[in-house]
Amino acid sequence: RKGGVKMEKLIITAAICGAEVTKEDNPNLPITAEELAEDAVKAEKAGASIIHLHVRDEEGNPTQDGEVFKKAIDAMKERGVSAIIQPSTGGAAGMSFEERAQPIELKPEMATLDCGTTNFGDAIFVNDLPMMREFGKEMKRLNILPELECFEPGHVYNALQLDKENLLPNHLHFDMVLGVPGAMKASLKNLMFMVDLLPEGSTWTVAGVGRHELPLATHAILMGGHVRVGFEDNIYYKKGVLAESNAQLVERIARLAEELGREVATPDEAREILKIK
Ligand code: KMH
Ligand code: ZN
Repeated sequence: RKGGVKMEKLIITAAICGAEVTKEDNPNLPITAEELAEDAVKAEKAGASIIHLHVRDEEGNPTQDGEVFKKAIDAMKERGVSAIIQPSTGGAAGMSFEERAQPIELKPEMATLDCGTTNFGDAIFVNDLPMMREFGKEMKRLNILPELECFEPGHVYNALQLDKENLLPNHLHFDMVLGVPGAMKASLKNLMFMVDLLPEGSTWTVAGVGRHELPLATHAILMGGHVRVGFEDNIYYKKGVLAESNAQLVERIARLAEELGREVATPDEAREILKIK
């Protein structure tokens, strides 16, 4: 319970692939359309109601090619995935707006909208306000719910600026991505600080990077937030032990939620919470 109000069910997002992780890092990383679809099926079965999706080309490099996204999404649908499929419009650092915007044209129910420029390891991930406005406009036109990706507190203010300009839908859903090298550190204090900036009625999830994934997810379950796990953010099950699958990481969150008295949302319940029509 939060402030005496029953907490809504927990939305678990599986970020199954990402743009930066390689099979050398974890051989269980899904890359091809078939692998991505199989992982999505298993992650949904384990409790995921959103699949955050990046895709790769034949060499395994990140791509934002609409056709490659379509192939992966079709493969997921063919296998009966009913989770919300949320393509990335962030892609990889260094990609242009045009490159990154391609999956929007597939009219997914959701897509990410990155809310500010940030250091991203040794690279710079560029998201200036004009670019954010373009993403916001396009997503609004196509009735796509943006997940507002915030890597530091200034990004929340950028999202609120877009909202002020009427470029976002009525429901605001944020993802606090904490622990990216060069951006906001992953800590409970930082998460609470960022969540405190959110307007009444918005929903949020947390993606803690690396070893911070599990503790921040646990805090989010207790705080009434939602949780993102998966190979994009973390390849380990525990210190020194690689995760066997994305589903294994999702399964642990579902188990924890159960123990902590928070029910896990089905895909349709997630749609309801996020006001996806
Ligand atoms: N790969 C990162 C540079 C998103 O999906 O929108 C950006 C990213 C965010 O992963
Ligand atoms: Zn991503």
